Amino acid sequence: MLDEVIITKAIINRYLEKLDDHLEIDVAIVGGGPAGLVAGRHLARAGFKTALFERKLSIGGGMWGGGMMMNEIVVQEEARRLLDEVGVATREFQPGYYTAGSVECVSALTFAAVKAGLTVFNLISVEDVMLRDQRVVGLVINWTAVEMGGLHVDPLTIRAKYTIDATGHAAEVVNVIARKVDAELNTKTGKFVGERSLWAEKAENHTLDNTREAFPGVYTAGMCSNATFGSYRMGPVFGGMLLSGEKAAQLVGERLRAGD
Ligand code: 48F
Repeated sequence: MLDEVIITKAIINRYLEKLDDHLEIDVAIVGGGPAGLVAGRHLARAGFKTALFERKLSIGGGMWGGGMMMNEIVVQEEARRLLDEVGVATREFQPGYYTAGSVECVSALTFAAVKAGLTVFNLISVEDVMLRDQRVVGLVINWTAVEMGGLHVDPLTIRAKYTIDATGHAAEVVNVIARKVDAELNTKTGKFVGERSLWAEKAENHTLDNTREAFPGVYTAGMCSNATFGSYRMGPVFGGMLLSGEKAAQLVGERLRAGD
């Protein structure tokens, strides 16, 4: 016989247990698009306590929609291994251009990340950062429903040794720092530079170069990197996003291992 109140208690208890267990973590990833998912998988697999916060109900960001709602994506040779590793089938279209189903990609990247130990909190938005001596040491979070409803409800906080801003074009964490912190970003202007129009090849290469520390304690990954440091957008070619997630995880992993 099923007791509805036990079902309710099970959900409340398990969720609060999970949240409570992630109030102090090694890495907080903001945004569950392809870059955030790859970063999360790699960090969790390396043994770091990592949580990913995603504003929306679904994880996957801009990957679901492929290009103009056609649910296929393109990846280059260099990044194919990151799809292979999670069991996604890719098909050669022309030499150097591979396609994959975007639904398969998002599902596989998510499943692999969670199985590696990543904890995902969806429906939570990061609205601010927590600072100590001009270094980001945590995040200010609230239910997305509060944000959407424009409700006057104070947020809560989590402490993280490092944050990865994987919020895509909006670069939300970096932007909040640019707006509210009285210190420069590690960009050429010291400010948020902003993305440029579309140039796939340059954008893809720059995404990797721009995957770095934008502010003490905060690394960028994915499209956020080009938006922050000022480079092109790339459209529905996803190799750079996957490789950038991997690079962000490597860089943050090195800092954590060094005890920084
Ligand atoms: O946009 P998104 O997929 O970022 P990405 O991993 O990949 C970019 C590509 O999808 C595409 C592209 C390359 O071809 O240009 O756009 O860099 O995923 C970003 C995720 O972050 C969430 C947002 O809902 C999305 O799922 N997000 C954004 N701001 C916040 C957030 C926030 N403040 N708090 C929580 N989640």
